Amino acid sequence: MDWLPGAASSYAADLDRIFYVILAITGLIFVGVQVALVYFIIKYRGRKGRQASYVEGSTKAEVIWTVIPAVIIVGIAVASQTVWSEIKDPNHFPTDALEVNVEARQFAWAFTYPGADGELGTDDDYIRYNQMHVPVNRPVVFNLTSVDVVHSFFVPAFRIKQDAVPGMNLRAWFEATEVGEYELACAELCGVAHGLMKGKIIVLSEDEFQSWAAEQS
Ligand SMILES: [Cu+2]
Repeated sequence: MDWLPGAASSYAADLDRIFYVILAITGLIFVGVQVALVYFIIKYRGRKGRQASYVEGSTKAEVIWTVIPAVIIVGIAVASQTVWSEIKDPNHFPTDALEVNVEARQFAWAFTYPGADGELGTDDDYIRYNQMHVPVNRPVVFNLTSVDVVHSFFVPAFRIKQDAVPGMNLRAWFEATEVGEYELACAELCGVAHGLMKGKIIVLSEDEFQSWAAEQS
């Protein structure tokens, strides 16, 4: 059973595993609650001659239903900490990455590449719109910003979603593991053409990427 879009990044499998574990825990609790609800509805239904009783509360029950969820939530947080910091903590970003600037605006994506010298902010940088070419099996770190409103960089196949906020430079990364074309969608309602704010991530083999990059410069 696979409900999620095909995974194509280095950390996708770890994230999916966490997703399914959380789904199993919350799913079991959901089913248990519904079964109990139906049971009590039937057991304590109104019947002739039965008196209602007044319940003031139970400290014991309140402690139990507070402590158990708290323990579960803390457990989930601890168990997912390693994956979280691998993906979100800038101190853990890969160092040998291709670095690209990503600028979101109503309603397009602009990708600035470092050019032949491998450094951003120099004369040979070049910009491409709505199509982001990246090499396979190489980490890509991107510096994300927005020129107008809040947008969100979302590539379902890579399991990456990062808000783009005007005035802020938010960094994120991914490593594509399969050659192909993947949908990039804006995941933050950003105006009338939000639904059209789509891009493509084109993952090329290292050789293809090198020759693509050479053509752009
Ligand atoms: Cu947008």
